[in-house]
Amino acid sequence: MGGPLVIPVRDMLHEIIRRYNEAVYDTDRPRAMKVIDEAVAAGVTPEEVVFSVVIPGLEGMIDSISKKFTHNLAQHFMAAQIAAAVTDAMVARFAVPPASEGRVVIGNAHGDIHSLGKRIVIGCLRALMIDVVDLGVNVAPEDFVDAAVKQEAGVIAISSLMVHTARGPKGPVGVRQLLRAMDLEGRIKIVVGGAAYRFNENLYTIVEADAWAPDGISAGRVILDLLRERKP
Ligand code: B12
Repeated sequence: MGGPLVIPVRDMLHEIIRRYNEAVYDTDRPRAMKVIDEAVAAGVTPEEVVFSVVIPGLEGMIDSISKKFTHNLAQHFMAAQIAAAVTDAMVARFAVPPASEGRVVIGNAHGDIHSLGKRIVIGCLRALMIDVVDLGVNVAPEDFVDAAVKQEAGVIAISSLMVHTARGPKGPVGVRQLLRAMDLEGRIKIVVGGAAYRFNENLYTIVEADAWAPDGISAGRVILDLLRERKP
């Protein structure tokens, strides 16, 4: 009676999402990769992996990690890194290579070396198919603007964990002055984030940024909006 049991891909997806999320939650990168490899071998497309498993998983994961484990930095960090690694592997196998959503240069403000949040943001942006150029920590305004021009980036993303590196003249304000002087404000937008802005949600307007976001996933959404609204 009957041949091998064939489970339709659609039904399988639900189980894959559950097992993948569980592995990410346990910060078990090899297990997450194994779940994805098995899914692809069973007929799930790389596109489905990214858009139906990884991105929704990342959004839910970061939300629940933030609520349950406010202080669990490792878990937060690993969720973003695993999502970025799986996305990179799957994008290389897309039937039609996806168009990049645009490019962002990101760095810590001048005087600031708090790099962990920035690295989470980078993982989230890569998972959302945004090209990211990491300029590192302690980045001067001139270096942000030079890199954005050379790399043809539409957004400069600046991370400040300290109030003085957010508000100081060598932070976003300095970047804004340069963009204004070079008549680049329509083409290059500024987004800011980091603890300094979570302490004061109006601070981004004071430092003349175009937008801010409190975490990696919302950073992705805000940056996609900025990339779409800027002048080419
Ligand atoms: C870890 C840490 C350090 C580490 C940094 C290690 C590293 N490589 O990153 C070390 C020990 C080096 C350090 C040093 C210092 N630190 Co410190 N540090 C912290 C601490 C405890 C956690 C920061 C962190 O990693 N958070 C976890 C990440 C995941 O969160 P996050 O960075 O906020 O990022 C998330 C969001 O903000 C957002 N995000 C982040 N960046 C961006 C960018 C964009 C564009 C967007 C859209 C979103 C976004 O997404 C991220 C992911 O969800 C904070 C306390 C705090 N509450 O933040 C103090 C803190 C930031 N440090 C502080 C201080 C004072 C210092 C020192 C001056 C201490 C000293 N006397 O030497 C030095 C300064 C060093 C320097 N020049 O930068 C103060 C700043 C106070 C202030 N009001 O300005 C804080 C707030 C501690 C406190 N309560 O006093 N620090």
